[in-house]
Amino acid sequence: MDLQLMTQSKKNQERPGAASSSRQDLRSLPSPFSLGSFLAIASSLSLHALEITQNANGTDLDFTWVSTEGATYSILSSTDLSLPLDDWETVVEGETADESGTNTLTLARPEADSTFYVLEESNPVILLSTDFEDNNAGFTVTNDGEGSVWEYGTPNSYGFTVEVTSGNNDSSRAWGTGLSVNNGQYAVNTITRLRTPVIDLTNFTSASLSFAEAVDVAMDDTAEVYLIDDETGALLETEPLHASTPDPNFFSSDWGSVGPIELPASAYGQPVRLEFRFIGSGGLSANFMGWYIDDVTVVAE
Ligand SMILES: [Ca+2]
Repeated sequence: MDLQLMTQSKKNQERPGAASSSRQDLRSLPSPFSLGSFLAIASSLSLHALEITQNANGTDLDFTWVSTEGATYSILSSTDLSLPLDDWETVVEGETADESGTNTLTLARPEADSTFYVLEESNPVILLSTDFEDNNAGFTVTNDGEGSVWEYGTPNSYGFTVEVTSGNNDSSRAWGTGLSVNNGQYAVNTITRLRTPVIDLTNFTSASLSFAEAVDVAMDDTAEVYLIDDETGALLETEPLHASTPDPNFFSSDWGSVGPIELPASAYGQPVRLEFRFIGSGGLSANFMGWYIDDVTVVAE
Protein backbone atom coordinates (compact mmCIF):
# COMPACT_ATOMS: atom_id res chain seq x y z
CA MET A 1 0.00 0.00 0.00
CA ASP A 2 1.20 3.47 -0.82
CA LEU A 3 0.20 6.34 1.36
CA GLN A 4 0.20 9.51 -0.59
CA LEU A 5 0.22 13.13 0.23
CA MET A 6 -1.53 16.20 -0.97
CA THR A 7 -2.65 19.62 0.06
CA GLN A 8 -5.56 21.57 -1.22
CA SER A 9 -7.63 24.58 -0.32
CA LYS A 10 -11.30 25.20 -0.85
CA LYS A 11 -13.39 28.34 -0.47
CA ASN A 12 -12.21 30.25 2.57
CA GLN A 13 -11.15 27.17 4.42
CA GLU A 14 -7.81 25.58 4.35
CA ARG A 15 -8.10 21.99 3.41
CA PRO A 16 -4.54 20.79 3.42
CA GLY A 17 -3.37 17.39 4.45
CA ALA A 18 -0.68 14.87 4.01
CA ALA A 19 0.12 11.28 4.52
CA SER A 20 3.36 9.43 4.54
CA SER A 21 4.35 5.89 5.20
CA SER A 22 7.00 7.03 7.59
CA ARG A 23 6.97 9.77 10.16
CA GLN A 24 7.97 13.06 8.62
CA ASP A 25 7.26 16.65 9.47
CA LEU A 26 5.69 18.00 6.34
CA ARG A 27 5.79 21.56 7.58
CA SER A 28 9.47 21.59 6.71
CA LEU A 29 8.84 20.67 3.11
CA PRO A 30 8.77 23.34 0.43
CA SER A 31 5.74 23.73 -1.76
CA PRO A 32 5.26 21.98 -4.10
CA PHE A 33 7.08 19.06 -2.62
CA SER A 34 7.46 15.39 -3.15
CA LEU A 35 7.49 12.45 -0.88
CA GLY A 36 8.83 9.30 -2.35
CA SER A 37 7.53 9.05 -5.87
CA PHE A 38 4.44 11.14 -5.22
CA LEU A 39 4.04 14.77 -6.04
CA ALA A 40 1.86 17.06 -3.99
CA ILE A 41 0.82 20.47 -5.24
CA ALA A 42 0.14 22.87 -2.43
CA SER A 43 -2.53 25.37 -3.33
CA SER A 44 -2.36 26.82 0.15
CA LEU A 45 1.02 27.83 1.50
CA SER A 46 -0.18 27.80 5.08
CA LEU A 47 0.18 24.14 5.70
CA HIS A 48 -1.36 22.32 8.58
CA ALA A 49 0.70 19.22 8.24
CA LEU A 50 -1.04 15.93 8.76
CA GLU A 51 1.45 13.33 9.85
CA ILE A 52 0.54 9.72 9.39
CA THR A 53 2.48 6.87 10.90
CA GLN A 54 1.83 3.20 11.11
CA ASN A 55 0.65 2.16 14.51
CA ALA A 56 2.85 -0.25 16.41
CA ASN A 57 0.17 -2.90 16.07
CA GLY A 58 0.69 -2.84 12.29
CA THR A 59 -3.00 -2.61 11.41
CA ASP A 60 -3.83 0.98 12.27
CA LEU A 61 -2.60 4.41 11.29
CA ASP A 62 -1.85 7.22 13.72
CA PHE A 63 -2.79 10.74 12.54
CA THR A 64 -1.15 13.76 14.16
CA TRP A 65 -1.48 17.44 13.39
CA VAL A 66 -0.83 20.82 14.96
CA SER A 67 -4.19 22.35 15.86
CA THR A 68 -5.44 25.85 16.52
CA GLU A 69 -7.56 26.69 19.54
CA GLY A 70 -11.21 27.09 18.62
CA ALA A 71 -10.90 25.33 15.26
CA THR A 72 -12.50 22.02 14.35
CA TYR A 73 -11.06 19.41 12.04
CA SER A 74 -12.27 16.83 9.59
CA ILE A 75 -10.29 14.22 7.71
CA LEU A 76 -11.40 13.21 4.23
CA SER A 77 -10.09 10.28 2.27
CA SER A 78 -10.24 8.98 -1.27
CA THR A 79 -8.51 6.36 -3.37
CA ASP A 80 -8.98 8.57 -6.43
CA LEU A 81 -7.16 11.91 -6.59
CA SER A 82 -9.25 13.04 -9.57
CA LEU A 83 -12.42 12.94 -7.52
CA PRO A 84 -13.76 16.40 -6.49
CA LEU A 85 -13.11 17.04 -2.83
CA ASP A 86 -16.84 17.23 -2.16
CA ASP A 87 -17.08 13.58 -3.12
CA TRP A 88 -14.34 12.38 -0.80
CA GLU A 89 -15.36 10.25 2.15
CA THR A 90 -15.43 11.99 5.51
CA VAL A 91 -13.69 9.64 7.89
CA VAL A 92 -13.42 12.08 10.81
CA GLU A 93 -15.76 15.02 11.37
CA GLY A 94 -15.89 17.88 13.85
CA GLU A 95 -12.79 16.98 15.85
CA THR A 96 -12.13 19.85 18.23
CA ALA A 97 -8.64 21.22 18.73
CA ASP A 98 -6.85 19.67 21.67
CA GLU A 99 -5.72 21.99 24.45
CA SER A 100 -2.14 20.78 23.96
CA GLY A 101 -2.06 22.26 20.44
CA THR A 102 -1.54 18.84 18.88
CA ASN A 103 -4.27 16.40 17.91
CA THR A 104 -3.79 12.68 17.51
CA LEU A 105 -6.16 9.89 16.57
CA THR A 106 -6.00 6.38 15.19
CA LEU A 107 -7.83 4.98 12.19
CA ALA A 108 -7.83 1.51 10.68
CA ARG A 109 -5.30 1.11 7.89
CA PRO A 110 -7.22 1.04 4.59
CA GLU A 111 -7.12 -2.02 2.36
CA ALA A 112 -6.75 -0.08 -0.89
CA ASP A 113 -3.35 0.07 -2.60
CA SER A 114 -3.38 3.87 -2.51
CA THR A 115 -5.28 6.16 -0.20
CA PHE A 116 -5.17 9.93 -0.03
CA TYR A 117 -6.07 12.03 2.99
CA VAL A 118 -6.95 15.69 3.42
CA LEU A 119 -7.13 17.57 6.68
CA GLU A 120 -9.84 20.21 6.74
CA GLU A 121 -9.63 23.02 9.25
CA SER A 122 -12.75 24.99 10.06
CA ASN A 123 -12.64 28.17 12.10
CA PRO A 124 -16.01 29.09 13.54
CA VAL A 125 -16.99 32.75 13.51
CA ILE A 126 -19.02 33.90 16.48
CA LEU A 127 -21.78 36.19 15.18
CA LEU A 128 -23.66 36.50 18.45
CA SER A 129 -22.70 35.43 21.94
CA THR A 130 -24.20 36.82 25.10
CA ASP A 131 -24.90 35.71 28.66
CA PHE A 132 -26.91 38.93 29.27
CA GLU A 133 -24.93 39.63 32.45
CA ASP A 134 -23.68 43.07 31.35
CA ASN A 135 -26.67 44.19 29.30
CA ASN A 136 -29.69 43.01 27.32
CA ALA A 137 -27.45 42.41 24.28
CA GLY A 138 -29.59 44.63 22.08
CA PHE A 139 -32.51 42.24 22.01
CA THR A 140 -35.80 43.99 21.29
CA VAL A 141 -39.40 43.24 22.20
CA THR A 142 -42.40 43.32 19.89
CA ASN A 143 -45.64 42.91 21.75
CA ASP A 144 -48.83 41.80 19.98
CA GLY A 145 -50.93 40.73 22.94
CA GLU A 146 -52.50 42.24 26.02
CA GLY A 147 -50.80 39.95 28.50
CA SER A 148 -47.22 39.58 29.67
CA VAL A 149 -44.18 40.76 27.73
CA TRP A 150 -40.58 39.68 27.44
CA GLU A 151 -38.58 41.34 30.19
CA TYR A 152 -34.85 41.59 30.82
CA GLY A 153 -33.40 41.23 34.29
CA THR A 154 -33.28 38.79 37.18
CA PRO A 155 -36.14 36.27 37.20
CA ASN A 156 -38.09 36.10 40.44
CA SER A 157 -40.79 33.71 39.32
CA TYR A 158 -42.69 31.09 41.26
CA GLY A 159 -44.93 28.39 39.79
CA PHE A 160 -46.91 25.60 41.39
CA THR A 161 -44.00 23.83 43.08
CA VAL A 162 -41.13 25.22 41.04
CA GLU A 163 -39.36 28.50 40.52
CA VAL A 164 -37.04 30.39 38.20
CA THR A 165 -35.01 32.78 40.31
CA SER A 166 -31.79 33.09 38.29
CA GLY A 167 -30.41 32.98 34.80
CA ASN A 168 -28.70 29.90 33.44
CA ASN A 169 -25.95 28.45 35.64
CA ASP A 170 -27.11 30.56 38.58
CA SER A 171 -26.29 33.74 36.68
CA SER A 172 -27.98 37.05 37.45
CA ARG A 173 -29.58 38.12 34.18
CA ALA A 174 -31.76 36.59 31.50
CA TRP A 175 -34.85 37.32 29.40
CA GLY A 176 -38.22 35.95 30.47
CA THR A 177 -41.92 36.29 29.70
CA GLY A 178 -42.61 38.16 32.90
CA LEU A 179 -39.92 38.18 35.57
CA SER A 180 -41.78 38.99 38.78
CA VAL A 181 -45.29 40.45 38.37
CA ASN A 182 -47.90 37.90 39.53
CA ASN A 183 -45.05 35.65 40.65
CA GLY A 184 -43.68 35.77 37.12
CA GLN A 185 -46.67 33.84 35.79
CA TYR A 186 -47.83 34.99 32.36
CA ALA A 187 -51.22 36.57 31.79
CA VAL A 188 -54.07 35.70 29.45
CA ASN A 189 -53.57 36.75 25.82
CA THR A 190 -49.83 36.89 25.95
CA ILE A 191 -48.30 37.30 22.49
CA THR A 192 -44.78 38.57 22.89
CA ARG A 193 -41.79 38.34 20.60
CA LEU A 194 -38.13 38.80 21.44
CA ARG A 195 -35.76 39.58 18.58
CA THR A 196 -32.00 39.26 18.39
CA PRO A 197 -29.86 42.04 16.96
CA VAL A 198 -29.07 41.73 13.25
CA ILE A 199 -27.06 38.61 12.47
CA ASP A 200 -25.15 39.12 9.23
CA LEU A 201 -25.05 35.87 7.29
CA THR A 202 -24.10 37.56 4.00
CA ASN A 203 -20.85 35.66 3.68
CA PHE A 204 -21.82 32.38 5.26
CA THR A 205 -23.44 29.14 4.19
CA SER A 206 -23.53 27.40 7.54
CA ALA A 207 -24.45 28.64 11.00
CA SER A 208 -26.11 27.35 14.12
CA LEU A 209 -28.03 28.69 17.10
CA SER A 210 -27.58 27.55 20.68
CA PHE A 211 -29.21 28.89 23.81
CA ALA A 212 -30.30 27.98 27.31
CA GLU A 213 -33.92 27.91 28.38
CA ALA A 214 -36.13 27.30 31.37
CA VAL A 215 -39.63 26.29 30.31
CA ASP A 216 -42.81 26.19 32.33
CA VAL A 217 -45.58 26.48 29.77
CA ALA A 218 -49.13 25.16 29.56
CA MET A 219 -49.89 22.49 26.96
CA ASP A 220 -51.79 24.70 24.51
CA ASP A 221 -49.25 27.51 24.59
CA THR A 222 -46.26 27.82 22.26
CA ALA A 223 -42.64 28.84 22.72
CA GLU A 224 -40.93 28.91 19.33
CA VAL A 225 -37.89 30.35 17.56
CA TYR A 226 -38.33 31.79 14.06
CA LEU A 227 -36.02 33.07 11.34
CA ILE A 228 -37.09 36.56 10.24
CA ASP A 229 -36.10 39.36 7.90
CA ASP A 230 -33.77 41.79 9.66
CA GLU A 231 -35.80 44.87 8.69
CA THR A 232 -39.42 43.86 8.10
CA GLY A 233 -39.61 41.03 10.60
CA ALA A 234 -41.30 38.86 7.96
CA LEU A 235 -40.84 35.13 8.38
CA LEU A 236 -38.10 33.70 6.20
CA GLU A 237 -39.19 30.21 7.20
CA THR A 238 -42.80 29.36 7.93
CA GLU A 239 -41.86 26.60 10.29
CA PRO A 240 -40.10 27.43 13.56
CA LEU A 241 -36.43 26.52 13.88
CA HIS A 242 -37.22 25.26 17.33
CA ALA A 243 -40.34 24.61 19.35
CA SER A 244 -39.92 24.18 23.09
CA THR A 245 -42.03 21.44 24.51
CA PRO A 246 -44.96 22.75 26.51
CA ASP A 247 -44.69 21.44 30.01
CA PRO A 248 -47.66 19.73 31.60
CA ASN A 249 -45.38 18.83 34.48
CA PHE A 250 -45.76 21.22 37.39
CA PHE A 251 -42.50 19.95 38.81
CA SER A 252 -40.00 20.96 36.14
CA SER A 253 -38.54 24.34 35.30
CA ASP A 254 -34.81 23.68 35.32
CA TRP A 255 -32.49 25.48 32.94
CA GLY A 256 -31.28 23.33 30.06
CA SER A 257 -29.41 23.79 26.80
CA VAL A 258 -30.92 23.85 23.31
CA GLY A 259 -29.03 23.20 20.10
CA PRO A 260 -26.90 23.68 18.22
CA ILE A 261 -29.74 24.20 15.76
CA GLU A 262 -28.53 24.42 12.15
CA LEU A 263 -30.08 27.41 10.41
CA PRO A 264 -31.96 26.61 7.17
CA ALA A 265 -30.69 27.44 3.67
CA SER A 266 -33.01 30.44 3.45
CA ALA A 267 -30.99 32.18 6.17
CA TYR A 268 -27.76 32.69 4.26
CA GLY A 269 -26.47 35.45 2.02
CA GLN A 270 -28.19 38.27 3.92
CA PRO A 271 -28.66 39.87 7.34
CA VAL A 272 -31.35 38.18 9.46
CA ARG A 273 -32.73 38.16 12.96
CA LEU A 274 -34.01 35.36 15.14
CA GLU A 275 -37.27 35.75 17.03
CA PHE A 276 -38.31 34.02 20.25
CA ARG A 277 -42.09 34.02 19.99
CA PHE A 278 -44.24 33.13 22.97
CA ILE A 279 -48.03 32.79 22.73
CA GLY A 280 -49.83 31.81 25.89
CA SER A 281 -52.90 32.08 28.04
CA GLY A 282 -52.46 29.23 30.48
CA GLY A 283 -50.08 30.87 32.88
CA LEU A 284 -51.95 32.54 35.70
CA SER A 285 -54.79 30.04 35.49
CA ALA A 286 -52.50 27.12 36.26
CA ASN A 287 -49.44 28.67 37.88
CA PHE A 288 -47.22 28.42 34.79
CA MET A 289 -44.33 30.90 34.66
CA GLY A 290 -43.53 30.95 30.95
CA TRP A 291 -40.32 30.88 28.95
CA TYR A 292 -36.89 32.12 30.03
CA ILE A 293 -33.80 32.26 27.81
CA ASP A 294 -30.12 32.90 28.41
CA ASP A 295 -26.68 32.31 26.85
CA VAL A 296 -27.65 32.85 23.23
CA THR A 297 -24.97 32.02 20.67
CA VAL A 298 -24.92 32.02 16.88
CA VAL A 299 -21.80 30.54 15.30
CA ALA A 300 -21.04 30.48 11.57
CA GLU A 301 -18.52 28.51 9.60
CA1 LIG B 1 -27.23 35.06 32.26
